[in-house]
Amino acid sequence: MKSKIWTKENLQTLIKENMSDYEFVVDSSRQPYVHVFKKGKIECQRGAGGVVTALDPILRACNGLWVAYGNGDADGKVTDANGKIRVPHDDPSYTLKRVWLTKEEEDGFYYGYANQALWPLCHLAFQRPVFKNSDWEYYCEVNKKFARMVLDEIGDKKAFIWIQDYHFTLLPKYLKEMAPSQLIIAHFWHIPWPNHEVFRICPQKHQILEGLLASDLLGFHIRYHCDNFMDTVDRELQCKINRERFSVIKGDHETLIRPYPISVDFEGLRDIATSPEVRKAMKALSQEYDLSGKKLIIGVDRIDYTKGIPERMLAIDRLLEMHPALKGEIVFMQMGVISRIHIPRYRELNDQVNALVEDINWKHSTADWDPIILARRHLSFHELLALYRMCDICVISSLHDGMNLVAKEFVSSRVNEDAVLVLSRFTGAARELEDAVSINPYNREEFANSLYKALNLSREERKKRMKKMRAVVLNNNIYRWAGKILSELLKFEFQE
Ligand code: GDG
Repeated sequence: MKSKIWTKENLQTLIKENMSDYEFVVDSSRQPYVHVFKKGKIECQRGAGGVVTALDPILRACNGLWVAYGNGDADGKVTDANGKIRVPHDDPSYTLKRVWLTKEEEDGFYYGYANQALWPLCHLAFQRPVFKNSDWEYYCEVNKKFARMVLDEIGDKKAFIWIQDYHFTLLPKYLKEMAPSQLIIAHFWHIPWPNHEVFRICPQKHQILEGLLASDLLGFHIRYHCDNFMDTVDRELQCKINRERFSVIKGDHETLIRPYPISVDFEGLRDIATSPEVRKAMKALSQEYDLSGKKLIIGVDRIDYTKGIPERMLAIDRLLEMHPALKGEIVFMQMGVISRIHIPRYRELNDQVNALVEDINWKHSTADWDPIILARRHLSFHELLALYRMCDICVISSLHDGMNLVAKEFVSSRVNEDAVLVLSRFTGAARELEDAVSINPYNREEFANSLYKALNLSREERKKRMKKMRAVVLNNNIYRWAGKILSELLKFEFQE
């Protein structure tokens, strides 16, 4: 039987019918709206990605509260004395509360413990995590600060709290300690959960597990990560694992563990992909980068060592070694947003990527053709969809990835169905998008052969595969992700 397609509207109805008596709060490190200075004026930018797409309409429907850290250079100029601003500015419907971090807090909490300890710990990319006591202390402090900010806002009202990601493992515990009976808490973990063998090296492992287990509901993208989490808890803590209910009971508190694969707004992306703005951007990009007449292969990522960007370039190099006739026929375009540049490993990666582009282009280029174009800039949303629509192949070669939304955005944008997704087996998305051409990014030979296969699939085969993947994303869209989590959350009852 076909399940119902979740929409923004039925998600909003669910909220209005069930949550009007309660506060609804989202906590995340990234903000839904960022204020920045552009040419001397303040501009408001909407955050990209699935989380903002799904949660913004929910908060609008229930006049909720979003707590995040203010990282835009003009953020402080537009908020009140408590760091608050009503958003979005053209239709103020909910409150964004910005938490201000000192430079030391940002360094220790965000660049330190979150991104140099937990991020490499949870991604199997063979990057050694760095555990510094001082980073951990800032991490605890900032989690506490967020807890205080949330409670200051909600006072003694009952509230549903939805926490996002690895930046806030301790927040559920601090919140429950400060206000035990008035909160129901969900935590969604956006990155992989490693197996116990890996997780056990973490010096703060018990505090992290106990922090998370103060949530009532803990979500991961896929079942495999849920299993890893349950196994880790089983081996590390004194608690009861209930396999039947798929929950962990610690003391007298139960946490449900559930898989919820995040997604994108399929119908929204599909419609915008055919808009005049995107058609205009397609023309402009084709001219700017001289793409006409060539088979276009694209990569779109934050520049991060988990995304397998050097591996992708080396596969292009190998493809051209094996099939020199492709010279002048194909072009690989890597769009890369600079990310976490204050961390040395990210600076190294940037240098490595630059050097690879130089070397591979030097090796294979002809008088009027280079195989790789590296565009280190942030694409506008319309440009992003234009690239998705223009390319013949989109390559995702993550060494490890919780989900990977680029894969789903690409599939949603391909209204003509005539393109191929080459997708790493080590992404969450690979579990759903079985009609992609599957690769192991560590296997250069196989990767190059798969690119060749993708370039040579018949039109009929390309369309058949894309059609199936589009049906999957249409059904498992972002509103379903949020709807399922909220429906589960609503089954909990507040303690009297
Ligand atoms: C984490 C997990 C999980 C990228 N460049 C531009 C741009 N982007 C947008 C993409 C996409 C988003 O950034 C990246 O999302 P991913 O899912 O691929 O990756 P992470 O940032 O690592 O996210 C991941 C996700 O959380 C959600 O749970 O899927 O596994 O690691 O939306 O489109 N957007 C624009 N210009 C760019 O140049 N406009």
